[in-house]
Amino acid sequence: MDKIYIRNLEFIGYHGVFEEEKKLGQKFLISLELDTELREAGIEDNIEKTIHYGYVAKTIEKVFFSKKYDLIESLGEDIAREVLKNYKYIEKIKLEIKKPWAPVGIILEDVSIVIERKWNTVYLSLGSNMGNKKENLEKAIFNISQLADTYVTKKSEIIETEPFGYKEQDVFLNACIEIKTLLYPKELLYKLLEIEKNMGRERKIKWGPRIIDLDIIFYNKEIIEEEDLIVPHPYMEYRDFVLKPLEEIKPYFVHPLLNKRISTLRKELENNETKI
Ligand code: PH2
Ligand code: MG
Ligand code: MG
Repeated sequence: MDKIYIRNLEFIGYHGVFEEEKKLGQKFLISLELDTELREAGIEDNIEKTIHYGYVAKTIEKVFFSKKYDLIESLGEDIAREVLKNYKYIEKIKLEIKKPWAPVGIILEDVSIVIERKWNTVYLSLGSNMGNKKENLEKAIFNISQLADTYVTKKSEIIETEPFGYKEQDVFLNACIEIKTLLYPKELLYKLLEIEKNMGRERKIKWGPRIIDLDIIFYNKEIIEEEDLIVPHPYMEYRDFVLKPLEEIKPYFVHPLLNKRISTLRKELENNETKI
């Protein structure tokens, strides 16, 4: 990935946990490494195809003076978010904020934080088999689109599917969507659970009837094995109700553990008699 660097933007600011820092002010130095593709802009000599670093510097200035932060961590989060949301060609930002005059009572060169933030591509499976199923799926997609720092970028058709697992229940409507988000996996998970709950989901029988079910299938190519979150979704390769809509929006995505494309996994499932 190509990079644009902005090094040691200098501001006098009033951020800090100590009263004296908020009163007297001190020097802050902000540096950025921006991941972006520069090839097309370079070939065409076209500013429209790249990031105007002057504007990025102005965005940072705006956030810097928007309030007095206690923590440079918070200032960093806000700068990273504003930059990623305002400049579509930036995929990832690495940000350093230095305080060369940090009042710790000992001479130092500087103290600093470094954070890296990026857009994440996530695939979600949606299902409903209670109430107005189509409306439930549409409402869930709308609610996801309203999440902070999250955009819905692709939607599959809604399909009707037979219940998988526990059979004594109504047919499902299922769909898959692609989102781009700044939320971390757990943060996204908790937001999805909140949407499920607000839409009236009750958890009674495992794999039983539900107003809405929102599952994280892939989070970039990450492999997550935590108590309450397993990604890629551990059963996705056995479920045509996931593979079919996913194949529609991302047929050539390669499963990071099985190392096969979605379209291949779906063909294999079709040919496999012992469907689980
Ligand atoms: N979800 C389940 C269990 N079984 N079957 C279909 N057809 N669609 C689903 O979304 C579904 C299911 C558990 O999440
Ligand atoms: Mg599920
Ligand atoms: Mg679920």
